[in-house]
Amino acid sequence: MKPDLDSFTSSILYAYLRSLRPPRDAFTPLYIPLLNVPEADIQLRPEFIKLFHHANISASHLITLDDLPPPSRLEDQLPPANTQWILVDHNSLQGSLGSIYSSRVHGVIDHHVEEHAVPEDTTSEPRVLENSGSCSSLVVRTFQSTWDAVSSSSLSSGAAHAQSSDSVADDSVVAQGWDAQVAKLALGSILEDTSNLTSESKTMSVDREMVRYLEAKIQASAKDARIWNRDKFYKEITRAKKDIEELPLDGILRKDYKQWTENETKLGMSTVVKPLDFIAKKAATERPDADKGEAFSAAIQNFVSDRDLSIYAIMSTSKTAEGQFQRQLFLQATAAAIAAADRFTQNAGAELGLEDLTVEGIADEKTAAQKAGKKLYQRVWQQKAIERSRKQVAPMIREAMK
Ligand SMILES: [Mn+2]
Repeated sequence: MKPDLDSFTSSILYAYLRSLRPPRDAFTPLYIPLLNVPEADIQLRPEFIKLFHHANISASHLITLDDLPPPSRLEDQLPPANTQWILVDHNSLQGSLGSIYSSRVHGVIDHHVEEHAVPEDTTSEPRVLENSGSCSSLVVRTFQSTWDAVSSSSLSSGAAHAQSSDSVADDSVVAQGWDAQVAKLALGSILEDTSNLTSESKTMSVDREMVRYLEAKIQASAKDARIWNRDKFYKEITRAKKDIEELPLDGILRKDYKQWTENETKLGMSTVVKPLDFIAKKAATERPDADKGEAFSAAIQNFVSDRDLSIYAIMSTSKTAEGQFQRQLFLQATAAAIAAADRFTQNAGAELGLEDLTVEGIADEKTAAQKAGKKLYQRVWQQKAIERSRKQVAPMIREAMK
C-alpha cells in the first residue's frame, strides 16, 4: 500500500498527541512520526504541502526514510532493541523496515483488514483495528481525552497568567491556535477520505463524530473560528491534488513516471497533465540565466542521464483554449537509439496521428543526420489520435527498440 495523506496525518497526529502525555511506562516519552516515503515523494503531492501549511508544518520538518541510515546499515546503526514501532494506517510492517523491525512492533491504529502481524498484547500502546473512512479519525478518538486534558490545562494556566499580569501574554490563545492547527491536519484526511462526509459507503459514525469534535477545536480558537469554512477547506485540499503548477519540473516529470528495459536499453516515459509549452516555460523559470531552448534541454538531459535512458518520452494531456482534450508527445533519443526512435516514428506515426508541432523553448531536431555533431535527437508532435494513451504508445516505442 502506498502511503497517502491519511497515512501521513495519522502518523503525525499519533506522535504529537501521544508525546503530549506519554504513558508512565512508555518505551520513550518522545514519539517520532516517520513517514514511510523518501523525502522527495512529499513534494510530488501538492495536497500534502497545502494541508501541512495549515498546520504550520513545512515539508522539510518531516522525518522520512531519507533520515534513516541506508538499508544495508540500518540494523547496525539503529539496532532493533533500541526501537519500538507503532503502525498507523497499515498493520503489517513491510519492506526492509519489516524484515528488521517487525518483531519490535507494539501498537497499531488502522482501518484496513487485519493481517494478524501485530501482537495481541501491545502493552501500553493501543491496538485499534476497526472500520472507518479515515485512520486519522481513529487516532484522534484514541487520544481525545489526552488532548482535552492538555488543552484545558493550558487554558486554565493561561487564564491564571492573564489575571496575575498586566502584560497579557495570552497562553490560552496560543494553545487554541495550536489545537486548531492539529485539528485541521486531521480534518484534511478525514474529509478527503470521506469526500467531505458525503460518501455513504466510506463514511462511518466515528468519522462524523471526529469531524464534529475537531471543528469544535477550531471554533474554540477565536482567530480560526472567524474564517473557518469546512466546504471551502475541503475544496482547497482536493483542488491542490490536481494542481501540479507549483511543483519543480523534476517533480512534474517524476510524478507519473514509468520505465522499461528493452534489448538492454532503457525507455523512460513521463505522463504530465499539462501542455508541453507549460513544461518549457517551467524549465525556463527554473533557469532564468539560460536561454529558453537550453533550459529545457538541460533539464531533460539531467532527468535522462540520472536514469541512464536511451529513449525518453513525455506524454502530455491537456485541454485546448476551446476546452478540447489534446495530446502532445515529446521524444528524445541518444545517438545509439536514434534508429529505434526513427523506427517508432515510421511504424506508429500514422496510427497515432503524429503531426509536427512547434513549441517555444523546445527544439525539434528533425533529421538526426543534420545534427550529427549533436548527440541528441528530439521530436515534438501533436498526437491527433487522442484515444491512444500510454497503454498503447509505450508498447509501440518498446517494439521499435527490439
Ligand atoms: Mn487510510
